Amino acid sequence: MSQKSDFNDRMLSLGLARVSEAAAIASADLIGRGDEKAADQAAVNAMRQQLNLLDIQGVVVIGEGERDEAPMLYIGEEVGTGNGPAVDIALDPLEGTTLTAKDMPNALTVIAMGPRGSMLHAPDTYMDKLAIGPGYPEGILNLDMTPSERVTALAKARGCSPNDITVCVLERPRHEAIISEIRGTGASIRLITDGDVAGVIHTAEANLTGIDMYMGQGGAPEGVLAAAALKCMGGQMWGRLVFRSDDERARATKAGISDFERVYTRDEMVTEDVIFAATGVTSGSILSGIKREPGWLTTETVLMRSKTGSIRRMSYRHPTGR
Ligand code: VTB
Repeated sequence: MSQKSDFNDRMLSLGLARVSEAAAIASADLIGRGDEKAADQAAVNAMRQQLNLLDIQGVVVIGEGERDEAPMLYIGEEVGTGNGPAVDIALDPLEGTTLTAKDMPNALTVIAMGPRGSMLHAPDTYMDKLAIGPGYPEGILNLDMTPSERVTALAKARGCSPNDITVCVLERPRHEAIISEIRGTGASIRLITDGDVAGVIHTAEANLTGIDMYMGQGGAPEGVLAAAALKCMGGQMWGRLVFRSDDERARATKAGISDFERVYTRDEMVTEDVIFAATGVTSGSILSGIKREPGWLTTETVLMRSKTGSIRRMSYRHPTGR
């Protein structure tokens, strides 16, 4: 029997980077071609193929959907060779299918891996999210604060004016009220059309990205992936599931969730050390997108381990003619 201690994150991390690179490479020809489904499918196929080469007993806990909705990388699918440690996998083969189809910034391939039982089995509902980067005292914010209280508290902790704070928010009609409340404080808002895993990650490198805080409702599975990234990079995050129907509540129950009001901190979403890899598909503030030149594709991948806090940025030149 495999033990949790078998999770050799140091060795497995390089394999994980390959999985994430392969998904990006597969979607390269679909950047800017207006076909989201084809781009996603190409990334899913490649990610699954590469995952199945790893010596793990892997189970997808955050994936493409329920088994009856997603033929590949569905929740509960077993991946890997079956030899090696029992691990849980959270993935989004193409986070930002629309961004890819339209060649807009910040599309990524994303995958996280940890020992069995290390990541919240988030159902496919929304999650109300709040995230900030490292360096702030614990618990300076919480989800029960209003958007303006959050901005004020963060500005105070940073020793600056609310005018110097930039908040990242998904541009959706459901966010109109929080957007106007944040603007009322004098803070600036970076609106994104999709891709809130990247949105949250931006807070962890505020000096490079200019984003201090992320808030709003996005996909719950993406919330767990973002929590895995912040566990590696540092930073605080809170998430509460948002249910719009009985069907969504049933999905949560099936995933083992009984307290529908619970606020999860970063470390309650990701309870043990994990590894995380993301590869840029289109260029953004955290990763370069895929570069093409005759005979080669070049990708940039960020590979992180929460145990050590190490962050590698790896460039991979992939020959296309072979
Ligand atoms: C976000 C974002 C995704 O969905 O989670 C968002 O990260 C939330 O859903 O890239 P809505 O589109 O319904 O607002 C995406 O934009 C697409 O999956």
